[in-house]
Amino acid sequence: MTLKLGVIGTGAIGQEHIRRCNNVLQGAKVVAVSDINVDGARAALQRLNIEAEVYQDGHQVIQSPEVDAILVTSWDPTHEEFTLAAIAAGKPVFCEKPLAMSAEGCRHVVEAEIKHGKRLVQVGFMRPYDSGYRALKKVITDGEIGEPLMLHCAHRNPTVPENYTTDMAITNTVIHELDVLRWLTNDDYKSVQVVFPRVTSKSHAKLKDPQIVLFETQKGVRIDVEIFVNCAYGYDIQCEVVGETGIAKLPEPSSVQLRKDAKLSNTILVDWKDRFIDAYDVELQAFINDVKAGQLTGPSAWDGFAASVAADACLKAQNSGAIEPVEMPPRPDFYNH
Ligand code: NAI
Ligand code: ISE
Repeated sequence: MTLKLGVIGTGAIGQEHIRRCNNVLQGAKVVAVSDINVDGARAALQRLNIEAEVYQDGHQVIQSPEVDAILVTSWDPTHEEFTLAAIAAGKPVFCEKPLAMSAEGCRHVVEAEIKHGKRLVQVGFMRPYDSGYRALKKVITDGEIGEPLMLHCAHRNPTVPENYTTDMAITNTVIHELDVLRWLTNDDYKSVQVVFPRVTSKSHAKLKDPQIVLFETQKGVRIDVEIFVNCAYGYDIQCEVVGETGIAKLPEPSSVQLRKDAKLSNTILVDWKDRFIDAYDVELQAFINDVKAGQLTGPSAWDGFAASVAADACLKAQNSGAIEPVEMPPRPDFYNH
């Protein structure tokens, strides 16, 4: 049986996911899409050479009897509404990060899912599907560097649009680290502080860039994450784990080493689409397979909630300048299976 997908939001990642579902992955097909820019949605389908119904409103996609499962790839503030509507319709939903704009919003999704009685939500945290992060986690769990003591991380984008503001460094960008570092270290955050270095001249009035986010975890691990979204030189994700007996570093994406013009060089990618292309394929194939098998196993609404609890504390820390606690309630039994 081919799983019939409806996609809400046909922008950058929406188009990428439509392309991969129809042309790369097995067992699913996009049959319906919507975007507030309906002409843009039609043009995207034409460019991709894909035929699908185009709706004015995301709720029509969710309600369509032709659609078995939903992908939410619209702007961040719309995720909660569409995910709740998919749960109400009893349809599995893959929601891009963040699950909602606050822990409170994520809690609504968690409560609706628990009330439904079965997992329906996978959050688009793709880094746990990345082969580099998986290899890094194996080194840690195999005990090769002893217990982790410190992590040094960076999330750098070459540039961001004008509407990207200081808070989005947390809700849109570091949210990836908030998820993947919990998974990597099997730990939870205890407190956070945000410090602001000198602002780059490439930023604008509403964006303090770069930022450094400093965490202490429940086990006492110290983590620093540099967020630098106008770094100019490339899209660069770094993660170094300092353990008791050694240091493990996230592998660089493979690239040919060049000796040319008296220089030794490797290309640095500039686009998140290319950096995590394989991870996106694996996460969405897992979603398709799990929906067909009747049991979701990927990043859950609870993981979305946990990341947003920490994100809320980061936002508070951005404004207070103080060390803010991260208060995470116990995981409901529903998410232990
Ligand atoms: P984008 O701006 O290129 O596309 C978003 C699209 O959603 C636009 O076409 C917009 O018109 C549409 N839209 C907005 N409100 C809508 C609504 N109510 N109903 C239907 N369509 C609506 O943005 P991009 O980069 O594609 O990001 C989309 C989402 O995916 C964001 O939430 C972002 O955080 C997430 N994302 C995740 C990535 C990952 O690595 N997992 C990478 C890039 C984006
Ligand atoms: C984008 O929204 C993403 O989610 C990418 O994965 C991320 O690395 C990038 O910084 C965001 O703008």
